[in-house]
This record gives sequence, C-alpha cells and structure tokens, in this order.
Amino acid sequence: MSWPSNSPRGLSAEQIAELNRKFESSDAALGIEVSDDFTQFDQLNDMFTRAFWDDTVKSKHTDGFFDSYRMEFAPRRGAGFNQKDFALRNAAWAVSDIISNRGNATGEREGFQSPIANDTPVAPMQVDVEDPQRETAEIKRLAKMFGADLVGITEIDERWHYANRADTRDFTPASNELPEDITHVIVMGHSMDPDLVDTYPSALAGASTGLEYSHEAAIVVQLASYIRNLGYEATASMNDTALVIPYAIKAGLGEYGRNQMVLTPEYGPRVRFSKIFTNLPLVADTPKPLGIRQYCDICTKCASACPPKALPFDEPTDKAENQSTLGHVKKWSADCEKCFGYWAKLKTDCAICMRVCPFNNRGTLKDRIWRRLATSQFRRYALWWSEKQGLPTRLKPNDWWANIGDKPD
Ligand code: B12
Ligand code: SF4
Ligand code: SF4
Repeated sequence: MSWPSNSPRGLSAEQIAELNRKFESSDAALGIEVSDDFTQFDQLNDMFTRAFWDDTVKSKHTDGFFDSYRMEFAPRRGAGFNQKDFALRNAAWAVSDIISNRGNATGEREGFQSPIANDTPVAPMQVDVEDPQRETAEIKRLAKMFGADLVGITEIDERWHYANRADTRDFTPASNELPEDITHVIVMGHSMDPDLVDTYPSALAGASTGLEYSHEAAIVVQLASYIRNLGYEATASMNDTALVIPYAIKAGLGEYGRNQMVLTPEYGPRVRFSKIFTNLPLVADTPKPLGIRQYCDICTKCASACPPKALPFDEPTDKAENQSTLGHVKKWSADCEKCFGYWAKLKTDCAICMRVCPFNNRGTLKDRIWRRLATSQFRRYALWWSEKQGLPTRLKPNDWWANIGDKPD
C-alpha cells in the first residue's frame, strides 16, 4: 500500500514556483537547491508513520519496537538493555507521552502527528509591538528562560510543511493547516545529555531522546501560551507539521551534515529541535556561513560507523532513495528503511551517527581548537587529527550506572 506523494492537499506547482522565487537569494546563500517539480512531503510516508500502516515496514519486529515502550514488553538482553535501562528510557518519555496520548480519540498524536492543541486561548486584547527587533530579543530571552538552549527565527516557508498530516486513528491523510496569518517560526534547540548519548546504541541512551522530548513539550507549550496571552497566534510544535531541519538551517542554528542532522556550533548534532508558528511581529535571523558543511564534504566518519550502512558516502543528490525520502531538493539522504530496520532489531532508537560526529563536543579547549580548525581552510588538518583519534569509544552502560552512583547529589 502506498499513499500518493503528490497529495491533493499540498501546494500547487505554481505556489511552489512562487516560493522558490521568493526565497531564491536566501536559498542560494544557504546552499538550498529546490527544483520547480518539487512537491511537499506527505507525513504518511515518514518511517515512523509508515511503521503503522505499511505492511513492508510493519512487521513483528517493529511491533516489538513500539511495545518495548511499555515495561511488560521491554526485552532484557544484557548491559544497556536491562529492566533499569528500559525503565529510565520510558520514564524520560513520560511527559511527552502525556501530551502525545491525550488526543488519541480524535486521531491527533500531539507533538508528533499533529501540533500541540492550545489550552490557552488567544487573549482578546493585543499588545502593540512597536519595535519588532526588541520583541524578537525578548522572545529569545524568554525561550531560554523556559529552558531552550538555542533560539532562532525565520519566516514561514510552506515548502517544508507536510502536505498532509496523519490521522492516527486509521493512518489516513488529514489536513495540515495552520491559522492563516502565520508569518514566522521560532525554532528552538534542546541539547541532549552527553553522557547518555555516549552510550548509544542502548535502551539507556534512548533516555537522552525521551528527556528532550519531555523538556521541549513543556517549553513550546509555555512559550506559545505567553504569545497567545499577548493576543497573537502561536502553535506549539515538536516533530509535527513541518520538516525541522530546513527550518533550523534557515533560522541560523547550524548547517546540514552528512549524518542527516543540523550540526550546530554549540553542540554539533547532539541537539533536538522544536518550533512555534506565530504571527507575533518578529525579525528573522540572517544565517552566516559557518564552514561546518564544507567539513562534511571531506569526512565520512558517521557513514563508516553506521551499522546497517544507511548513510551516504557520495555527493548530495536530489534523487529520492525510496518513498520516505523527499526528492527534488539537493541534499545528502539516508536509506532510512535500513536505519529503522536496525532500530527494530535493537528495540530502541539509535544515534551512533550523532555520537561519533567530531562536532559532537563538550566544549573543552581541545574541542574548541578542533572546531576552529575544522571550519577554516585548515579543515584537512582537522580531518587528519580526527582520523588519528579514530572512532570515539562507546561509554559502557554499566559504567554509566556506576558513575551516577558515584556522583555527589
Ligand atoms: C521520521 C524521522 C526519522 C526517521 C527517518 C527519516 C525518514 N526519512 O523517515 C527515523 C526514525 C529513521 C529517524 C532517525 C533519526 N532521527 Co529523526 N526525525 C524524523 C522526523 C520526525 C521527521 C522527518 C521526516 O519527515 N523525514 C522524511 C523525509 C523528509 O526524509 P528525508 O528526505 O530523508 O529528509 C531528511 C534530511 O535530508 C532532512 N531534510 C529534509 N528536507 C530537507 C531540505 C533541505 C534543504 C535540507 C538541507 C535537509 C532536509 O530532514 C529529514 C530528516 O529525516 C524529524 C522531525 C521533523 N519533523 O523534521 C526527526 C529528526 C530529523 N530526527 C532527529 C534525530 C536526532 C534522529 C536520530 C539521531 C534518532 C535519535 N535517537 O534521536 C536518527 C538519525 C538517523 C539519520 N542519520 O538519518 C532530529 C534531528 C536533530 C538535528 N540535530 O538535526 C529531528 C529533527 C527530530 C528532533 N526533534 O529534533 N528520524
Ligand atoms: S561525522 Fe563527519 S561527515 Fe558525518 S556529520 Fe559529522 S562531520 Fe559530517
Ligand atoms: S541512527 Fe544508527 S542506523 Fe540510523 S543512520 Fe544513524 S548510525 Fe545508522
């Protein structure tokens, strides 16, 4: 069974061409190349969503994968995959789960297959925003106060919105529309716990992912609620509604890497993103070239370390690997069927390609010197240094547990 990738609900060819013209110069500055035969991606075709309706993905292995998020079905397979590891991972997801499960009856898996429903109404009286620059600075400060690590702002660009969202009652297409007058997207970055990430692959490591979904759920709800209290629209969003990566790049938070992630100067790929769609008058950021992507041109560490060899070794292309890949935009693309197949075997998520990336640093002096080199004309020296160090060693889950026992309160 396969859903049409060119959905009747998506933007028309004329609308795509108009957006390509509108963003021509900013796309060129960011190295984004979108062809005029581009069509929006349909959420029904992403690997997670396919795992619920596509028999070629939905096997007894993937069923076991989702089941393992309930303790009675969590397997026990030794270090990193024991009851305590699954217990911590599943607990880390708990707040995010409360949000995503509350719309089950209406087919809205909030934060994943549909935006987070608004508990706060838009205030009937609207504050005057006389100085959008100052408002932008304030919003960025408040996002950090609520707990975001990174914040950037960009204009709405519907090319990156899903043509349809999935109705999770029966996994059929549903409308993915936002309020009409949305103008900007606030993109926030949430750094992941470095010690937990060092234990990938393991169920224990999955706690680093669950923790940030639970954190970001609270942060987007709080910031959206503040904006709505000012009398403006704000839709709180996690993985739903739109592709986060092009938005994070456009908001100036980092550059796209071979490992399919945005590499930020602060945390490399060890960061997750959330977003808020709003009509609050704000000023978009103007990203500056960072030189990170150019380093990826000469490095293949993530691709070599990926167990199922899902990552590309060659040049970016605009060809789609399979129905879960967005085509007609030039980029590095993964074979995500291979990637998700590996997760299904593990019964937990993987992020080896995040762990081994040399930009995934802890901000030590050595890390900072390496990053300066890697993003300069001396990047080949940085490559030699990174290769000399080899693949970073995985932190053994039992050592992680031993270390937290030793840490002072
Ligand atoms: C579905 C999904 C997956 C699928 C794979 C994607 C797929 N094709 O189905 C699976 C389950 C396998 C997966 C794996 C992982 N994911 Co994931 N995933 C998503 C999700 C929810 C939707 C993306 C989607 O619809 N992809 C379908 C099509 C568009 O895929 P694609 O053509 O291959 O495009 C990918 C990239 O090329 C890029 N991209 C898309 N359009 C464009 C356009 C331009 C111009 C550029 C430069 C790039 C770009 O984004 C896509 C990411 O999948 C996003 C959140 C979101 N809403 O964006 C998170 C997201 C991309 N995942 C994320 C992460 C971290 C991971 C993992 C490390 C797992 C983990 N433990 O966290 C691995 C990494 C695997 C890898 N190297 O690819 C993060 C990335 C953060 C970052 N630093 O950039 C995101 C943004 C979630 C988040 N909350 O932050 N993921
Ligand atoms: S490991 Fe190397 S190629 Fe892969 S994302 Fe990191 S820097 Fe880029
Ligand atoms: S998440 Fe794991 S399986 Fe998927 S691309 Fe990264 S290293 Fe490969």
